[in-house]
Amino acid sequence: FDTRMKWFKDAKYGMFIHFGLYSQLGGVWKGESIPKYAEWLQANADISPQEYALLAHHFNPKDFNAEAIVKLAKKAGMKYIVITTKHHEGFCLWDSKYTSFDVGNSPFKRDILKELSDACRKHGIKFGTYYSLFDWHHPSQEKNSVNKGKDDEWPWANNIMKQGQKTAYVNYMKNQVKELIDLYNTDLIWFDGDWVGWWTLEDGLDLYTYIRELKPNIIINNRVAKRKSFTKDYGTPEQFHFDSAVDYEWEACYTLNDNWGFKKNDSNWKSPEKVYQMLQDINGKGGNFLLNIGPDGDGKVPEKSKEILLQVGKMLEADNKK
Ligand code: FUL
Repeated sequence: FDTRMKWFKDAKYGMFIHFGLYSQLGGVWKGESIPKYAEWLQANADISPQEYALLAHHFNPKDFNAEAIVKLAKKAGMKYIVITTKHHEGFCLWDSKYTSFDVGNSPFKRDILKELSDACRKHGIKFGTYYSLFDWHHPSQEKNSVNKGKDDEWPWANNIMKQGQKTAYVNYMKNQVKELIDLYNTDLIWFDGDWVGWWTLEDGLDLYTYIRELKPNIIINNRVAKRKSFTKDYGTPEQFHFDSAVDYEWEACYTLNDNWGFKKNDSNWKSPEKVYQMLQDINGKGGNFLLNIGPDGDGKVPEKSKEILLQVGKMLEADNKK
C-alpha cells in the first residue's frame, strides 16, 4: 500500500465543484434552454471560442465565499474538495501567467483558487484541482468538423490538435499545472478529457511523471492518461460505481441533480436519504464518493444543494454518536 494514498483512502467523501464561465448561463443561451450538461453549453450550442470568450468580461461572482463553501463541506462530513480550475471551455479560475483567459482579466479579479485553498488549509480540508486536458479556447485546438461522429457534441468532444501545435500546448499544460502546485500547493490533480484522439497513453505517462517529480506525494487520477488502460493513482467511474472491490483505488463522482455546472431548470435533486445510501454503498465497496455542487453565476451555492448536503451531514453525525 502506497502511504501517499492514505489521506485519500481515509477521506472517503469529498466535494466536487464545477464553476466557470458557463455558471453565468445556467444552461440558457440567447433565451433558449440548451439541453444536456450545462458546463458543455459552448459545445451544445456550438458557440465559437471568440464569441464564448466575451463571457469573461461579465464574470463577476461577487457572492463566491470560499470560507462558507469549506464550512459547508466540513459540516457535510466531506474531507476534501476538488474544483474545476480549467474546464473544457479553457477559462482559468486563477490569474495564470500563461494565459489572459482567466479570472485575473475578468471584472471579478479575485483569485478564486487562493481563497479556496487558504480556506481548505485553515479548516483541515484537502485541496484538489480539476484540469481539462483538451481546451476549446486554446489556439492549438479546434472543433472537429470533419468527424461527424455519434452526435452533435462530437466535433467538440473529440477536438483536433492542429499540426505542429501539440508540444507547445503540452508545455502550456505543464506550466499551468506547476502553477497549481507552486501557488496553491494542490494535494490532488483531477485530469479529464483523456478520450480525445490526440492524447495518448505515453503523453499521460509523461505528464504523470513530470508532476510526481514536482511534488512526489501528490495524488493524480487515472484520466491523466487513458482511463481504460491506466489505473494509477485511482480509477474514476462517473455517474456509476463498481459493484464489488477492484484491485485498485477508485473514486465515484456523481452530480447532485443532473448537471455538473449550474443549470437553472434542473431540479432533479437526489434526496438526502439517497445520497446517504450511495455513500454507504460506495464506501462499503472500497471507493470514495466525490459529490458535486455547481455554484451559480454569482458564486452562490444553490439552496437545495446546501440543504441536502447538510442533512446528510447530520445523518453521518448521528452515526458517529452511536
Ligand atoms: C466529464 C466532463 O465532460 C463533465 O463535464 C464533468 O466535468 C465530468 C466530471 O467529467 O468528463
